[in-house]
Amino acid sequence: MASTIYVLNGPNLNLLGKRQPEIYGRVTLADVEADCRRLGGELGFDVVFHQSNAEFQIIDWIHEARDGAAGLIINPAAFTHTSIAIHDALHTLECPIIEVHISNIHKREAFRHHSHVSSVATGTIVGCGTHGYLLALRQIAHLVASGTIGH
Ligand code: CA2
Repeated sequence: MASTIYVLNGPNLNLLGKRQPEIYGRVTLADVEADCRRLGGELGFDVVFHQSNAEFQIIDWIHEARDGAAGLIINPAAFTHTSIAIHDALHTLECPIIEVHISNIHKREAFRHHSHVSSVATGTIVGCGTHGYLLALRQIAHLVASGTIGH
């Protein structure tokens, strides 16, 4: 279990690649999952990859990751801007957390500028498209290799 990285995705990200390609691109979430599994394997990690439109489900997966995950990557989607419950769940984790946003939330509407997650994340990656997930995997591998655990 120590070599497992969780990749969690919030609401509407199941539509990735199917709507609003001008903002989110044409890569689907299935493509992102395949890329994460391939790179995770190259880096020596198993990848647990999930998406849900339900806040409680994401919280349950965060709780599951408490049981020895090496790291957690999360794109909480719109819950980024609203969910104190996800903030609180992430705060209980001891492993590195990387927050990923496909778009640059700071160039968009004002309501996207604040994240309840950033203050409990080890690092954040925004505006790098779906490549941000792969950057996050490499960063967790780097933190694990350098012995930097958690925040
Ligand atoms: O840029 C990101 O990754 C976001 O987390 C995406 C969220 C948005 O609410 C955040 O502010 C920034 C939206 C996810 C919805 O994804 C869709 C993908 C394709 C088509 C429609 C929605």
